[in-house]
Amino acid sequence: MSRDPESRTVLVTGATAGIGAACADAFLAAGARVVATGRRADRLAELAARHPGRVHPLALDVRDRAATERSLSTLPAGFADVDVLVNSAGLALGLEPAQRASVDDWDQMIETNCAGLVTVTRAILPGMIARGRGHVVNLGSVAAGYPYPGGNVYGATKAFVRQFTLNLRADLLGTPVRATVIEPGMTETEFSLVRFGGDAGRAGQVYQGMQPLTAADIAEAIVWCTGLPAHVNVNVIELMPVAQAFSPFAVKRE
Ligand code: NDP
Ligand code: 8X3
Repeated sequence: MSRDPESRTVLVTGATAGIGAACADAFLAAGARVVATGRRADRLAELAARHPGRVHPLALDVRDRAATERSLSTLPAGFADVDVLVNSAGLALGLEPAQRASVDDWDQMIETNCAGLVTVTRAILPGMIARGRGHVVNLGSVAAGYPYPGGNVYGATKAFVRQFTLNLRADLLGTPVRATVIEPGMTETEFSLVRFGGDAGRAGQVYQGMQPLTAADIAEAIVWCTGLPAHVNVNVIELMPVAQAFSPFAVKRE
């Protein structure tokens, strides 16, 4: 059965910025305890200082499988029984066409968005099943289903996240553990700053003259779907700002 929000333990990857940070804030506001992870330990420490006793800061790089598994298998009492896992750690790097894109960037996206996400999920799932409760929420993207120029490997990693989440549902049938993929469109976070290698001007242009989603909008949807009655599984949530929609097919004419 669904637990009261105030008695839940929530593990958030990518809690140092953007959607993950907003999820940590939203679950803390609802009274939950939070295991907050990310590479930037200073930001995790600041979050923990703002919520004494209710945040376990855990600096980790999800690409380091051995260290991640070790950290997640030694969570302290009060934080070890994870009820909700939010896999938000992820990134896009570059917007070059496939024939010019950096293979190192591709590797980093695959290692973070795909391999890191499955490492964390695999580490947390057995405990959820043993305790008879749990919800895995994965951050996909509209890029999973709608191709765009330069989206190449980023979009492919998000298609992986979508299919992995749906396949989790297949494996989890017969258990009370739930799985949801959240697929946002344009959301103003550090995402574009990271994508463009720290170029704030270029990142700012992405959201110029339109109202993007906020990280808090996404966190609200995540808190909502994890708070539904225990027999309800939201499979997929796709969200876009009203100011974003679809293009027609591109046609190259002679
Ligand atoms: P941000 O850049 O604001 O946050 C990304 C988070 O991921 C940071 O906390 C970062 O922490 C963490 N992270 C990145 N690499 C690693 C790593 N190797 N190990 C651990 N943590 C890592 O971006 P968003 O909040 O926007 O993105 C969150 C998720 O949402 C991503 O999966 C993204 O693909 C997805 N998404 C974002 C959209 C958007 O428009 N913003 C739209 C659709 C989906 P640190 O650097 O401290 O490690
Ligand atoms: C992030 C949204 O459209 O930049 O996943 O790919 S988009």
